[in-house]
Parts: sequence; structure tokens; C-alpha cells
Amino acid sequence: KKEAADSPKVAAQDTGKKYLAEPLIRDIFTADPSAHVFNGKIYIYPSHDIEAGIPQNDNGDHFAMNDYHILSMDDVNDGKVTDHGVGLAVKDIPWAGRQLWAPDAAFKDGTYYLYFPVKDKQDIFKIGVATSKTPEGPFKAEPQPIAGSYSIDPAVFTDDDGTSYMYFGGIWGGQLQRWKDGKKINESKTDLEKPDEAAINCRVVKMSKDMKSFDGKVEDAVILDKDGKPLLGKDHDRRFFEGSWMHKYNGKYYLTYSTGDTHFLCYAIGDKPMGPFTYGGKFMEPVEGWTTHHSIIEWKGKWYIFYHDTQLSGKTHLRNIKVTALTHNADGSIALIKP
Ligand code: FUB
Repeated sequence: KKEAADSPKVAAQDTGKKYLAEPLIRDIFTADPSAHVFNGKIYIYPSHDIEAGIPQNDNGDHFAMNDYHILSMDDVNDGKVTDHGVGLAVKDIPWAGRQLWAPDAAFKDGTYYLYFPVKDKQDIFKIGVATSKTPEGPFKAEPQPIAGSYSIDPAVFTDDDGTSYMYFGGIWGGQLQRWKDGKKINESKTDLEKPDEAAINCRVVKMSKDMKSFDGKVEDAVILDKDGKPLLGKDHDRRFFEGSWMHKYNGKYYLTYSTGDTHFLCYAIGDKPMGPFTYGGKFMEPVEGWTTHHSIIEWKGKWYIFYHDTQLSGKTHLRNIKVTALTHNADGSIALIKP
């Protein structure tokens, strides 16, 4: 794994708070934490890693998760986490086959929505939605995946005008390379295998008012370099791989994501929620373990990143979630975190 080269600024870590950058929960393995502030508390929707005994491969078969535990914190400043138990399980999703990967959640008009990627019975990743009247669940899944969905890692962002958008996708085991304009195009196990052409983009789509379907066409969340050219497939240090998140800061839209096989978290900035976005830099160096996946929230006027590593197990498929401070610099960049 490499060191990030393009950001000289290092985020100040708050060493006075011992839980920062330490595992938040130790009795189960958790990963891919999507954090949200609901009802004045922080709710975390993570993957629940288990030892399934499946050897590690590039397809991610070793990530064979079966359910989600929903967690909450009264305050990011005390590090205490409540585990609300199982909020949704594969066995309760009528269309699901295997592998419950990184989820996200949203709230609208008295209902909480849990969005989840899982392979269907034909082993194709689709994205489903489940609902609950409480943020901690339990959630009830809709009988079918969201029409027009594919691939993994949904992240739902609601803009100031109340419009919600889903960002999604992940290449390699996440199968995004198999799709174009909503249709299956190939069976590649990695990417488009066209290193000198534009890289595969994260996808973005407006959510319908019912939050259970897409409103309009799934678009590419295009990431351009400083010269306005799309990042290329061979640009593994900067191109989108998986694990997107959206947050708004000072009126700008920050698309953040993992570069996968180069293990960075990067950001790209846009003027509109659906892009295009201009690549801004790396903001987290590689963590322990192959995957890196995050979410970003504002809490009491400060910004935090929830992420994971493998500190507790040393195994790439048995991860533990963490939180630490995130700093926006005055020039709009995000300070580099050295985990
Ligand atoms: O947890 C399974 C997969 O690993 C996620 O969907 C990816 O983002 C990566 O973290």
C-alpha cells in the first residue's frame, strides 16, 4: 500500500479523546459504517462481518455477511455505542441469495429507509430497500429489489430542498463493470479492461418521493481531472472503485469514495448533486486491511468520518468500525488523515 502524495496537509487528530481512531465495538465485527444524525443521536448502519470460512479472492466471496446490527451513539464525544441487535437479515429478504454488503439509511415523513446491496438468487448484486418506524429497526424488506438497481454500496443523500439522491456502485466483486445504461454488457471480473479510456463512474439517481424507487434515469457521477478530462481506467490512485458518500459543505457537493485496489479515500467536488465532480485529492491513507469504506457527518458543528480497519482481527474480512475527526481546509480541500 502506498502513501498519499498529493495532500501535504494532515488532519489534526484529537488525542484527548481515546475512543477516536479506536474500535467502537469489540464483541462483533463491523464494517462499512454509514452514520446519520436522527432524532439528535448518531445512528450507524454497518455491515456485520462474520467468519464464513470462505477463502479470500478478488470477487469478495469471503465477505459472506448474513445480517445487519444497527448501532447508536448518544454523542460522538463519549465513544459509547449501543447495539440494537439485528435490524435486517438475509433470510427475511424474499429475493436475496447471499452477501449482505454495505448498507445506508435515510428518513422521510416519519419512515426510516434501509438500503442494502445483496446478491439475488442468480448471484447478481441488486439494491433493496426496507422500512421501519424507528431508526434502529427492525426493518421490513420490500418483496423485490429497487427496479433498475444493480451493483453495491448505496449511499443516500438528501439535499436542502428535500430531494434525495442515491449514489451507488462498486467494480470488481461489486459487478459495476458489467452494466451500461441499465443493461448487462459483459462478465468482466475487474473493470472495463480499457486502461486508456474513461474509468467506470459511480452512479447517481434521484429517488422518487416514496423513497422506494428511482425517479428517472441512472446517471454517471462523472469525475473529471483539473483539466476537465475524465479520470482514466488506468488511474488506480484516483479513479472510483466503490464505497461512495455525499456530503454538502459550504454549498459544494463532495463526492467521496474508495479507490479499492490502491486503498485510498478520495474526494471530488461539484456544484450540483449529480455532478460533474472535479477530483480534489486524497483525504485518507490506506487503513489496515484491503477495503476502506467511510461515511461523513456533521455533529455539533464539527465533522467526523466513520470508517473501518482490521485492528481487532488482522483479517481483511473481519473488520471493526472507528470514528475520527475530519477537517475541511479554508480552501475547500479536505485535510489528509493518516489512520
Ligand atoms: O463489506 C463488503 C464490501 O467491502 C463493501 O460493500 C465494500 O465497500 C467494501 O468495504
